[in-house]
Order: sequence, then structure tokens, then C-alpha cells
Amino acid sequence: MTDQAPRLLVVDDEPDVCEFVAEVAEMAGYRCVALTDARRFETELNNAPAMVILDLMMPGYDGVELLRAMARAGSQARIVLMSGFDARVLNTAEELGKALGLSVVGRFQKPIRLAELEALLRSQLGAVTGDRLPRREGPAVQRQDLARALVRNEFLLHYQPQVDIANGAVIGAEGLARWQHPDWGLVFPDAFIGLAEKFGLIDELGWYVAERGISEFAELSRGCGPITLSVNVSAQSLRDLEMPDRLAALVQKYGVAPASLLLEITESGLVRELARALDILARLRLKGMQLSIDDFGTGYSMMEQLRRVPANEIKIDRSFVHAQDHDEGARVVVQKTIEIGQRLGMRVLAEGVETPGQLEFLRAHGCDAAQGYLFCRPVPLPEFVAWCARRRAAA
Ligand code: G
Ligand code: G
Ligand code: MN
Repeated sequence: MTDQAPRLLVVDDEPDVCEFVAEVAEMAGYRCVALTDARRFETELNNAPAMVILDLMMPGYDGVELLRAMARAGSQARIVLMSGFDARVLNTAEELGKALGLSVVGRFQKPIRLAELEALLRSQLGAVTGDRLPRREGPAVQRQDLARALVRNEFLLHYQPQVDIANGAVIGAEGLARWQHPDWGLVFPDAFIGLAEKFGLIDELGWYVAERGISEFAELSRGCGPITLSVNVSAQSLRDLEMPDRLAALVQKYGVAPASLLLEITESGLVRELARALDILARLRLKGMQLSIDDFGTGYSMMEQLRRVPANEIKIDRSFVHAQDHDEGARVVVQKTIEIGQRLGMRVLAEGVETPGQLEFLRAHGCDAAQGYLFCRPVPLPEFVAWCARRRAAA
């Protein structure tokens, strides 16, 4: 195992379970540390594990205490919970973890099945590798770092395919911003989008991203026939009344049809200066561009949003897609979102699809499209083109 392999910490008082998890994890490409005694837990946390697999019930300790310790330590680890108890205990612990600001990505009821554990570890590998994790030890990003990066063109897009569920065709790509820093390596958007908003640089970054994507569109669609390009638009950028005209000019400049461009808006984009935001959204549509409601279901007022935003597409937030495996409530949300979206004439796309089971559920309920690690992670442009070509050849 190389030093770059992400570190995985498993905590379970049963040595057999530790050994089993360690074996599967190492096969999947992790470096594993197993603890049968939770007293060493906080010490191990200092080694910044990328992933923690935690038994909720151990002699002398319970998983809830360890979750709190992780929150205190500001741990960024992805957490998988295990328990011999019933599913509702896992549910509550998961909710608690999230309330503490932790990233709970999976849960297992014992006995753990090999195939499930392996699938989860592999699907998470993309998310826990790269510079996402060491970021915390890196220097804090200052305004001048971002300003300089913009001048030096250090931002780029990775693309993730979107697939038609009914026929498997690639129908779109979401462009996701990345920052190729000369010293820090590849930096992910959670480390700079919020700061760009705070430092007043988000419009500039947004325009850079839009132009980058639009200018790469011809190359992007080369391997896979007619597709659309989705880009994320910050809430804050829905203030510039000139934005629709500038964007229309940009697609024209690169010979891209306006309808090939989808702008992903999140609900937070609407709360401030609502009238102005709606003005901009309406004119984007009038100029032929498409709108998508991102992270649907996570905001406060889904119905209001549906009524107000003249959207072509709804993206069901990945938290519902994942919870669908074990949570009846999430299944109902997914099903009803598909129903309502389609009734209102919108395409419904599910985000974060990771397993064949999730895809099957979506297919059974007539969801239009899907995006997620099950198909492909966000990848650099040449890899996207190659992926599409391979997929076409295999079809
Ligand atoms: O892969 P991922 O880590 O790329 O993206 C994390 C989040 O960052 C996503 O929720 C996405 O909406 C946001 N994001 C990615 N790229 C951009 C961008 O270009 N602009 C804005 N405003 N948000 C982005
Ligand atoms: O919608 P947003 O713009 O929030 O979504 C993009 C984010 O989702 C990016 O961070 C991307 O890396 C992430 N993502 C894409 N596919 C998957 C997946 O299958 N599982 C998980 N956990 N995240 C995913
Ligand atoms: Mn998005």
C-alpha cells in the first residue's frame, strides 16, 4: 500500500470485525488502522483519517461519544456507522452526526456483507483521495490567493456525465470547478467557492467557469453526440441584470446553442433580492438557456421554489438518493419529486447515484436522468471524452 493511500480507521471491540473490515479496505486501496479499544480513538484522530468506520456500541464507550469527539476535533473524515441494533438507532446516530457537521456516508447493520462493504469503500475512494483531506493542514486561503489564481488561469473544470435512465445515453455533463494550485495541488470547490463569495470574487470566478465550459463544449461533445452542459451559478451572481445578455453573447461567441447550456441554481439563490433574481432567471429562459434547480429537497420551501423558478430540470439532492436504501421517508420524497417535476413539464435528474440498486429504484419510478459515481466521477476533459467514447463503443 502506498503512502498516498487514504487512511481508514475502524473501531470495533470485536477483533473479527476489525480484521474483516481491514482486509476488505486494504484490497479496496486504503491504509487501515484497527482499534478494538476506543481509548486510543482521539489519538488516532490526530492522524487525520480519510474514513472512519465506527461500531456504535462498545464496552465502556458508545459511538455517539466518539462522534462528538470527531466534531470537537473538526474531523473531515467520512464516517460509516455499524450497529447490531435496529435500523432506527442507526438513523438517529446518522442524523446526530450530520447535526454535528460530520460527514456520515454509510451505515451497516451487522452482520456486514462483503459485497456491500466493498462497494461502499470503492465508491468513496474517489471522494477521499486527492487533496481534499490534507487541505485542512494547508495554509488558509486568502483573498489574494484567489485573485492571483484568477489572473494566472489556475481554475479549470472537471466534468461528470449525466445519463438518460431509459436508454443509457449520455445526455449531459456538469462542469465542476477545480483549482490547480502550483503548490497545494488540486483544490476542490468546498475550499474556495464560499471564500470567493465572501471576498467578492465569485462573479469573476463564475464568468471564468462559464467561459471555460462554453469554450470546451465542442470538444466535450465530440465523443458522445448531442449533450448539454450544466454549470453551477452562485446565488450571489443572480444580482447582475446584465448577466443574461452577457451569457447569451458568450454562447454565441463560441457557436454554442443557448439551449445547450443549463444553469444550476440553488434555493439560497432566491431568498435575497428575489425580484431581481426572478428577473434574471426569466430572461435567461427567454434567451433560450435552460435552468435547473440544484440540490432539490434540501431547502426550506420546495413548493415555493417550483412555483417561482421557470426551471427545465430538477436535480434531486444526493442525500435523498442515498437514504433511499434504508429510509422510507427518502423514498417517498424521491418518488413524489419525480411525479411533481414531470407533472410540471420538467426533467428530473437524480444526483449522487452510487449503486445499481439506487438506479433501479429511480428507473422503476420513471426518473429521467442520473448522475453519480456509479457511472463516472467528475474527470478532466480528455478523460470525459475518452469515457464517452468507450461507453459508445460498448453500447
Ligand atoms: O465535486 P464537487 O466537490 O465538485 O462540488 C462541490 C460543490 O461545489 C457542488 O455542490 C457544486 O455546486 C459547487 N461548485 C462546483 N463548481 C462550482 C462553480 O463553478 N460555481 C459554483 N458557484 N459552485 C460550484
Ligand atoms: O449538485 P452539486 O453541484 O452539489 O453536485 C456536485 C457534487 O456532487 C460534487 O461535489 C460531486 O463531486 C459530487 N458527486 C457526484 N457524484 C457523486 C456520487 O455518486 N456520490 C457522492 N457522494 N457525491 C457525488
Ligand atoms: Mn450542481
